[in-house]
Amino acid sequence: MAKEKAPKTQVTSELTVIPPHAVNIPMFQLLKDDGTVHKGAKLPDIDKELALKMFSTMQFIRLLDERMFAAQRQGRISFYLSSLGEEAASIGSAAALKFEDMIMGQYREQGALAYRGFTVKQFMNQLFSNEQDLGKGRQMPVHYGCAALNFMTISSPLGTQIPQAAGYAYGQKQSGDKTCTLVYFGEGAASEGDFHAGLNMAAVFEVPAIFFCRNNGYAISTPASEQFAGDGIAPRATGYGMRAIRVDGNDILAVYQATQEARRLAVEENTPVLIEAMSYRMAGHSTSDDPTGYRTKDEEAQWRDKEPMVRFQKWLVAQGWITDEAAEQQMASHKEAVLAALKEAEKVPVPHVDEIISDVYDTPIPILHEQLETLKAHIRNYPDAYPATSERVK
Ligand SMILES: Cc1ncc(C[n+]2csc(CCOP(=O)(O)OP(=O)(O)O)c2C)c(N)n1
Ligand SMILES: [Mg+2]
Repeated sequence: MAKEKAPKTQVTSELTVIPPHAVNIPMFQLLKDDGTVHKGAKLPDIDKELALKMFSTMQFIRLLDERMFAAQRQGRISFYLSSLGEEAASIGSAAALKFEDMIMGQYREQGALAYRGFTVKQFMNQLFSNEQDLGKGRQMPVHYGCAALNFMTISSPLGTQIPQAAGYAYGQKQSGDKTCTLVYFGEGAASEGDFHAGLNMAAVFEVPAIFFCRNNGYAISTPASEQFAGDGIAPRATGYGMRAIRVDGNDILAVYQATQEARRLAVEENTPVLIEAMSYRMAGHSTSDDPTGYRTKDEEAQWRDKEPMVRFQKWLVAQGWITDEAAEQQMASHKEAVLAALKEAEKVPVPHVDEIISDVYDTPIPILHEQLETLKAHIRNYPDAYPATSERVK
């Protein structure tokens, strides 16, 4: 397909004011809320093995989120972010990629990382910041990263990853290796300047990037209705000269198909695509948040009926690919694995304090050495306050 150039400006003597909602994008959905398929809908080519892998990953993430939220409440980890209700968005999209494609996350896409093969042990090591954590305990819990799985380390400042993805995808285009970058962000992060810079650059340089917006209705306590006046995020693509898809983020089959098509466009035609996945953050923003202060139980209940995992399970059962009993048993075995890994990771020592400056620079600069010595002297002075580290800084 030839590249679509921006149309030439037409001249008119008639004053035209474009209405604010000139672009109104429908939401692509295959599975209805009750798990049945829309009449005449063409389903993606998903075999039993792939479907069950997607479902098992959803179950695993649901359990991981539930247990680790509880572990934070018990004081065992310092912080956690749940993706409850949004599992289909991250897992369905990750499943549509090739392993060589780069994923850049915001922080609520543990499903994509698990789908890529991040083990329960690796999740736990990061969450407990122990010495086996790939990031050596330097990041807050949930800020995962894994070079071996092509999953870029997560940054807390919102929007950071969006221009990075445009740049990374430009590199992929230059290398000619037929891979793409998929970058996740929330609808709240789409209010950052980095969103504009990243999407504009990607459109101008025609890079193989998929901008995957999880519109889950909230940025902490701010509802989407108070974040922007337009029809969500997808129509913004038009302003950049970029393709857009709006998809039901709670329908894993639709997310899979939408991302597959976006990937095809990105890689075969070097054209970025913006996907807006409509969903709902069923949990609080993080363990530091209490949503009862800003939304009603009624609102939450309405979304429970649109829940992605039960919907997918109904479809799988109708296909004859799983039974409700087998699904329950699988959930129980995920629970066992999560609890065992949690207990194990908790016992692993924290990284040695020297690791705080190792491999930050190739050769640590003098001021870092000085600061490390000051820190060690402080720990030696107050060993009781640092029981996990003091033994090893004698
Ligand atoms: C630059 C910046 N500003 C503010 C914050 C604080 N903050 C963390 S998460 C968040 C809300 C983000 O909402 P959204 O992008 O919709 O993602 P969601 O949490 O809904 O998945 C805010 C304001 C931050 N991390 N970085
Ligand atoms: Mg949000």
